[in-house]
Amino acid sequence: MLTRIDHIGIACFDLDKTVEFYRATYGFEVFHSEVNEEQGVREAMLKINDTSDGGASYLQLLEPTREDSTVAKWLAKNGEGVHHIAFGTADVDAEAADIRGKGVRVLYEEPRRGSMGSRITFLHPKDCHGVLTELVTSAPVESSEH
Ligand code: MC0
Repeated sequence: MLTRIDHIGIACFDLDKTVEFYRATYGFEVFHSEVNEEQGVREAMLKINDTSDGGASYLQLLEPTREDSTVAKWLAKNGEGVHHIAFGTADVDAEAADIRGKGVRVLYEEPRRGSMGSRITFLHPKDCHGVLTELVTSAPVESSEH
């Protein structure tokens, strides 16, 4: 079962400037930041609200770390904006298998490491009416902003 919006991923050219926009305009603070070399992104997670299933909902600001990354490619084509939506689930393996069985392309054979130790996979945007869709099982987390 998909139980919440885990995050909305927003691609940007300059992470620090974008973080400052969200802080100054809305008052959202960085809860966590990290570099994910596998995905080719530097990211900041801004917590929007907690949820009852142990997860939370975030805005995820993404800056590419290399030109051949998926986010760099997307930015070059579209400019800044909403890059993907991520649904939270207690069991990403079961959800991915179920959705794959419905004929939607699941991009990873096995879930990979996502933000804050989560396990993630993606669904192809062309099978989801143009929306790159991520499935997330979050790990129990403490704030690790530094
Ligand atoms: C590409 N397309 C998108 C899209 N990216 N449509 C909607 N939203 C997006 N974000 C469309 C393109 O416009 C194109 O359509 C078609 O999909 C093929 O795209 P492409 O540019 O030729 O690129 P591909 O095929 O090499 O790759 C697309 C694909 C890739 C979705 C497979 O971006 C991918 O593997 N994404 C999953 C990983 C990812 O995005 N990681 C970054 C976030 P046309 O009509 O022109 O053919 S990492 C993250 O978020 C982690 C850290 C986390 O949450 O914890």
